[in-house]
Amino acid sequence: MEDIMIELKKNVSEKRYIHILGVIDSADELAEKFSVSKERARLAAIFHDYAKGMSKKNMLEFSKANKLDFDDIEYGNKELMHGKIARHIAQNNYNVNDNDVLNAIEFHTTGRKKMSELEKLICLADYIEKNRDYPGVDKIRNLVDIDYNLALYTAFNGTIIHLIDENKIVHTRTVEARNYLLSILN
Ligand code: DGI
Ligand code: FE
Ligand code: FE
Ligand code: FE
Repeated sequence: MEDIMIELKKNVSEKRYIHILGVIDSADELAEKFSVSKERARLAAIFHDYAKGMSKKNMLEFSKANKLDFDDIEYGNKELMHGKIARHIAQNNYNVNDNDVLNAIEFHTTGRKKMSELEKLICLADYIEKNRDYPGVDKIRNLVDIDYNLALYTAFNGTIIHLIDENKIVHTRTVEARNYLLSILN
């Protein structure tokens, strides 16, 4: 585990590394609530932004060399490519073979319909870790103890509203994740 953290630190900026440490802590804290083991939660958190420091050019070259498939919305969008690249690195360079952990890494940005408890946990940890500071973050933090699905639903709504406001493309998976969470709310 120490080796992973050293390699990770070399691959991302100082700010990103601090964010990842925050996500690891949040994942650890959320594990019990989501009935997921702390080990698996922490493992997914460690790798989720591993590829975040890559340039777009490197991402495209890496994807070609490793035959990674991206849909039209993802292709060329760094934000929508870094999860799948991180999944590939975790699996191939670090022998992570837990499919749920790998899915949590791949889908941490958009979520998806019928996402697993671990997938939800990583998305939420990413939104609320202690170094995050954006309008609405405290509202999401406060909702976690009331209903973690409502907290994540609220977080996705915020992202979608933000993307629309910025005239950015909303991935279909992001919309599906939001609709799925709405469908399972009490
Ligand atoms: O990598 P992080 O900054 O920790 O967080 P993230 O991977 O959850 O999100 C990265 C960025 O991706 C964030 O600025 C929001 C953006 N994003 C999330 N969903 C979508 C999206 N961007 C587009 N264009 N479409 C989406 O559906
Ligand atoms: Fe990310
Ligand atoms: Fe996220
Ligand atoms: Fe992140």
